[in-house]
Parts: sequence; structure tokens; C-alpha cells
Amino acid sequence: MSEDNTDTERFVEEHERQINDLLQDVEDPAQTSDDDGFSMQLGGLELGRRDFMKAGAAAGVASAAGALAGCQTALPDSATPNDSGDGGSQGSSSGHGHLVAPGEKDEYYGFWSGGHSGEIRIIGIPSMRELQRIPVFNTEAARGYGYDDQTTEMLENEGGGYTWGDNHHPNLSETDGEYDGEYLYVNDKANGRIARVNLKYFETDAIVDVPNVQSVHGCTVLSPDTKYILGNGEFRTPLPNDGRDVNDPDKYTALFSAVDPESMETVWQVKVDGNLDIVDTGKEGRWAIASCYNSEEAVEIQGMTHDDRDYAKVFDIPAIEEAVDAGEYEEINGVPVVDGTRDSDLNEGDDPLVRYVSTPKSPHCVEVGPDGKYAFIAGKLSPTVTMLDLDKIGEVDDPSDAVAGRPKVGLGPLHTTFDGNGHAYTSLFIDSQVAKWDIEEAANAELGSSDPVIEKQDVHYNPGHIQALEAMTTDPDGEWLVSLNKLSKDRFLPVGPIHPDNDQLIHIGDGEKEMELVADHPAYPEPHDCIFAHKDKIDPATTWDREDYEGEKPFVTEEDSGVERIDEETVHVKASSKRSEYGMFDFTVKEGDEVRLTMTNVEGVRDIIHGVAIPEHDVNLAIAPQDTREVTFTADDPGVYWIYCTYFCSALHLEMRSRMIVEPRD
Ligand code: K7E
Ligand code: CUA
Repeated sequence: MSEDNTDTERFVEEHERQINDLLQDVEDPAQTSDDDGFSMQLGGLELGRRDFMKAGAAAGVASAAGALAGCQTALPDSATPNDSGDGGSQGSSSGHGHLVAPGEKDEYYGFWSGGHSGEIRIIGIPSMRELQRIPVFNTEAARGYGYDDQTTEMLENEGGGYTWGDNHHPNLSETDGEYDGEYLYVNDKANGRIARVNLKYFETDAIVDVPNVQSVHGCTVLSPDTKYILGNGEFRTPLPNDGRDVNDPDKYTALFSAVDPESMETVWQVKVDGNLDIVDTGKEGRWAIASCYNSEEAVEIQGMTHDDRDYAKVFDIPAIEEAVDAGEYEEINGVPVVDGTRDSDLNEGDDPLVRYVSTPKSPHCVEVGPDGKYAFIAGKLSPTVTMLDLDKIGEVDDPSDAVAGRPKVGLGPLHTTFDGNGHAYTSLFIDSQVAKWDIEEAANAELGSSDPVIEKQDVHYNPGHIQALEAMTTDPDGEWLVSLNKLSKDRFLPVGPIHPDNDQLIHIGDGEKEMELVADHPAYPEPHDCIFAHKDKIDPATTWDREDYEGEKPFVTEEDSGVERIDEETVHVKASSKRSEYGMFDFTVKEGDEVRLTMTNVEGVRDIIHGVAIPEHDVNLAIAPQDTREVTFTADDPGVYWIYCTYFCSALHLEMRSRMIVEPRD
């Protein structure tokens, strides 16, 4: 334990040293010369710069760096010491080609979370070319997402009506432990939601606003068959959160939620002590392991990092299901909530719902290794990774006895990934490195030993998640690793004070050779995590299949095109679209009419999208071949409005127009 104490102190010192260097090195003196002028509100306290730095260092690497990125220019070189060995290569000297020639395709799909942009991005590996973006919690004009009735209603009704989300953890659905290519699930940290993306159409098709929680941070599917989507309610809040009890820690709670992947309904929740950060599951469907901070259960942030220990929580899914089936729950807002706090009756005896495992203070990520034997819990404020033996966790009396190793890997360990050949790779936020280490050696070494570390690779700069190919499966493919670096600093042409992130591609091969940094890729704010699937596991549609929406929406042919008056103030306009004309050259409605426009793209070929823009009515649809979209709007003002196609679809694309005539109602 004294080892951990010293480590934490060393970490805080090191972090403060770096920040001091940073502040001295800022180029524009106008921004920092007036020391007294600097203050910010943190946890309700007015803090001077020195206080802020201390608070930032103590409150955690990620939050401190986030605050810095917001109030300073880029970190100077001195903030990223490269003093631990090989110095790192800056380019590909050995010729590990990642470029994909024109006309050739990538080997892997990469699904990137988009952070507070709210979207998912599809990036090809190894080229790192961006292939597509899928709007999820955001609206996206280019795809008409959040403009047609269906997606607008999903965002407003099930989605809770928020205009943005903060997605961190994309997950692919599994059958028998293999990616089945059906769905991607992702959390919204900002508003406590989980969304589902249909991988046939690469479109978001469902969102659930998880009851009783403010934030869903950690998010994972339960391996091996996607029985649930599991979400960590990160922020403790009073339950019910109705303005009473705001200063009573006993009334605050954090909830671990299970969502049904088909119905997207929240089927149960578990009340726990301490905050919940990140979660992963074992490979056999029994264990879910979540990292946890604020075991102090402070309700103000200053109190959240007092103690030197926190814990990981190990959820026994079948035991939780049994408790729910036995009716041992309280129903809150329609969801059965079982009590998994430490003192709960349900945690007594041999089959507790939740096992609390002591770890160094404020751990960050949890990833379960490919063989399912260990959960790897990165230390964040401790320079170690705690390995939890999942074969033992159900057997031992004291869950701490299931700690199988704790290698010291470097400063600010956040996330771990795997090559399938016995190596783990951990991102070091403070050291700006990736540490590669030997898993079995770590299991045999003393706790806190750095002997298992094989090699370190500099990255630029301050990595969060790192991911190797199919590292979250039982059979990782090695070869490439991506380091998602929070700061790009000086790596690209400057583009103003909001810098891009930097996603770096690193060749790892089968793990036997040295890591090699191969490419930098600027990333729009702000990816957190990514997940890779071999191209053979994903099978997207090239056009829509109208049977998939039969009964929900019509398929409008040229012959069906026309205007139907529903009542005095409502009309239904139906039109087809094809190269290069709409099913009607004009249509007439009355001033004040509510217009429902239903349009089908009747093209049978791929890649011919038609758009519908109606000037001055905020109407914008994007319709793929064989798809139908609907939009409802009000024709407020009499006049002529030129409807036009927004997708460049043919030589006569500019001529693809129609007139909406709005007659005065007199
Ligand atoms: Cu480390 Cu939300 Cu996975 Cu960001 S989280 S980095
Ligand atoms: Cu249809 Cu342009």
C-alpha cells in the first residue's frame, strides 16, 4: 500500500512539474503574464492558477488536461518527456505500408466514437481513410438525419429531445463471441443514453434514454451473445433527483444498467457504492467488471480523491438476474432496481451480486483480455495496471485475492489493448507513450514491478484509448494499433486555437518485433475509442430493401405521385425521385397548410442519392436508392418555392427541380 501512496505522490508531482513547464513556455505572454488574473470555477470554488493546478492534478489526469486544453495554447515539447528508452520513430523506415492504392480497399472497418460531435465515424484500416460518418446523437444535414420525420421523432421522443450527445464507447454485437455485423451500440455520456446503429444501413435506428441515470459512460455488450447492453451511470445523483437531498451523500447513488438489445428497453439496474467509470465483460457471460472512483462518495469533487484506494466492481450477471426474478427489487420509474451496495443483503453469502475489489485510487479503464482470463484495470493516478483473475474471482473469499498482477507501466495509464500473442499495450497519458508488456510475466512478477515492460513507443501526444485489430475479441489480429491522442499540438498546420486530435497508426505485427509509428491522422473533436472488425464480418446493403419498411412507409412510384388533401389544413404530397426529375414538376398547397411530403428514390442502382431542399422551409432530405423518407412542415407564406436536389446525381442534376406553389388562403 505504501507503494501506491508513493506512486500517487510521484504522479501528482510529475504532473505539476509538467504544468509548470507548460505555463512558462507559452508563447503569447498576454495569455499568462498576469498570474493574478487567472482563476476559474471548479466545483463551486474560485481557484487561482496554483490552486487550479493542484486541484487538476488531484482530480485526475483526463479532467486536468481537458481544462488545460481549454485555457492554454499547445503544450510545449518539454511537457512530453521522451526519456524512457528508444526515443520512438517518427516515420516508417522499415516499409510497413499502410497506404492503400487507388481502387484498392482496406482490410478492416474501424468504428470511431465521435465524442461530443455525437457521431460515429467509419475509418478504413490500414489506410486510415475516413469512409463515412454516422450521425447518432447529433443532427447531420448531409444525411438528412434529424430533418426527416422518422429520425426527428426518434431524437425527440425516445432520445429525450437533446440536440447533442457525447459518445465514447462503440461496441459491435456478437453471436457466439464473434462479431455478427448486425449492430453497433454506443453510449451518450452527456445525457445518459444508449443508441443502436444498424450495420445493414449504417444508420442509427434506436435510442434509449436510460431511466434514473444522468450519464452513461462505460458501455459494453455482454459477451458472447449480446444478451444485454451494459451501461455505467457515472455520476452519482440523489434518487429521485428532485431537488431535495442535494447535500446528503447517503441519498446519492450510481446505477449500473442493462438494456435489451432488441427492444432497447432498460430491463434492470443495480445500485452501487462509488461512481462507475468504464466497463467490460468476461467472455462467458457471467462477469461484468467496472472501474470505480469516488469510493469516498463525496458530493463535491474536492472530496472524491481523498483516499488512496478505490475499487473495481465485479457484477455477477446471473446472480443479478436471479434477484430480479425473485422480486428482490424496488421498482423505480418502471425499472427493477436491485441493491448492490456493499451493505446490501443481496451481497451477503457466497453469491454476492457485486464484488468490490480494492485497487489503487481512481482507476480508469477496464478491458478483458482475449482469453477471458484477466480483466486489466488501468491505474490512471497510479502508474500500474491491476490484473484481476476472472477464473478466481468467484472462488476466493476476499476478492482482493483475485488480483493476479500489477505491473508498473508508466505515468497515467488509461487504456489497454492486446495483440493475441501474450502482449498487452497500455496508453500512458502523462508519458505520451504506449507501453508494451508481457501478460504472463506480469502475472509472475512482484506487484509494482516494471520488469514485464518490453518496450515503449512515443506518441504525440497524450493518448486516451488505444486499440489493436479485433483486440476485444477472443482472437485478436495484431498487425496494427491505433493510438487516439488527445492533443496534436505541433504535428499539423495550425488551424486556430481548437486543434485537431491526432490518431496515430502503429505497426505492431505479431508482437515479436518493435512497435513502429507509421502515420499521423488529424481527427475532428473528439474520438475516445474505436473498435475494428475485419471486412468479411460486415455486410452493408448497397441500396435499401423496400420490404424493410413495408407497412411503415409507402413506396411512391411516378404513377403514385400527387397531392391528396386530407382536410382543410392538411395535405399529403407524394412524389418519386429519379435522375433527374421528381415525380411532379410542381404541386400546389394552400397558405398555412401542414404539408406531409413523402418521397421515394426509385433508382435501382447504387450510389445515386437524391436530396430534397425546399428553400425557406428548412426542409432537407437525403434519400438513398429504394428508400422512402417523409417530412412534415407548414407552408406559411404564399409564393413560389423552387425545390431542388442537393446530391449531385447526374449531368442534369442542376435541372432536378420542382415548384411548390403556395396559394393565398384569401
Ligand atoms: Cu478513457 Cu470515456 Cu473510454 Cu475518454 S474514456 S479516453
Ligand atoms: Cu438528384 Cu441531384
